[in-house]
Amino acid sequence: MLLGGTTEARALAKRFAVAGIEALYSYAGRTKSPQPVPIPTRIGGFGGSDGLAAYITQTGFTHIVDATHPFAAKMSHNAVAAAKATGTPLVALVRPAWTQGPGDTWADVPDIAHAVQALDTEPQRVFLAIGRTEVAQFAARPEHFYLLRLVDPPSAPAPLPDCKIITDRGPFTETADRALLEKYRISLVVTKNAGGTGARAKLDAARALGLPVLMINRPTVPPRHEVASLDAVMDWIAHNGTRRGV
Ligand code: 3Y8
Ligand code: NAP
Repeated sequence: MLLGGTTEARALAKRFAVAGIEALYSYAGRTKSPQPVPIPTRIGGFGGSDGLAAYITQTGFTHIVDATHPFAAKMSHNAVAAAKATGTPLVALVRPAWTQGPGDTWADVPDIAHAVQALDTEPQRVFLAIGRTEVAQFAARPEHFYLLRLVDPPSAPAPLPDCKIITDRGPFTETADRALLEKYRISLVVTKNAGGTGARAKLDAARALGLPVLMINRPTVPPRHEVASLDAVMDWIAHNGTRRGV
């Protein structure tokens, strides 16, 4: 069972297909048309950790690979609980957090609420590149202009009086993100510390333009076996025996 939704999960699906490992790719169903992957796919929640445990038992999957986004903390909590309840080996593929480099001007905050508090400043032009779910919390700071980037067109008016919404799905490029920051005269980039390559273009663009970044740190997830590479996942599966697959 591959809990997906990230660039690395997609790459892992390709590795499973090439290796002939029987695996099922799981999407939550958060977007209207999730991109296909080269292995069988399911879409939708399981019904909490009990639902996932029942699903694993019914399907007989022998391994759980959690390759979800670091901010998908609830899914990761549920995966650890379901793995424990069913005695199923679990590994998490975790992308190292981004770290500040030369030329970066980052301010770290622990969570979204602190990011909202940190915007208690003179009106700015903010690239709020955190998707859709948490945007409403920034209605507490209506004085800023916000550029929002969503995967799907919004189904309701944005809760921010002064904002521009663009729809696009990553992975993104530095050139395109730099043009975006310049076009909208952005003065601050707000982002989650997703790690990986698919979302970091805006950081490289911000660095090139000398723009500050408000970096939201990751939520906590329970202790579990974690690896940082596709090879390490493949090795883990090989050394944890497999009856039917992932
Ligand atoms: C549904 C699957 C792949 C995976 C690609 C990665 C890269 C491109 C960059 C910005 C930041 C953001 C957001 C982002 C990126 C990858 C990866 C990644 C950030 C898709 C996808 C699903 C989702 C869910 C979506 C969230 C949203 C977050 C947009 C598909 C495209 C902001 C995270 O409208 C919504 O409800 C969107 C929800 C969770 C965060 C949020 O709270 O709004 N991802 N993103 C997955 C599912 O249903 O299980 O539609 O094809 C996947 C990807 N998005 O297959 O190549 O690996 O991280 N995703 C963030 O990092 O802050 C965009 O704009 O700069
Ligand atoms: P979340 O808040 O941790 O999970 C909420 C609920 O969504 C889970 O309890 C589960 O429902 C369901 N769910 C989450 N991921 C799932 C998956 N891969 N397959 C089946 N059900 C899933 O998760 P999220 O932050 O909304 O993320 C949803 C998806 O988007 C994940 O695939 C994640 O990798 C991807 N994603 C998220 C972000 C982000 O910023 N959060 C960024 C990029 C990609 P039940 O309790 O009913 O089982």
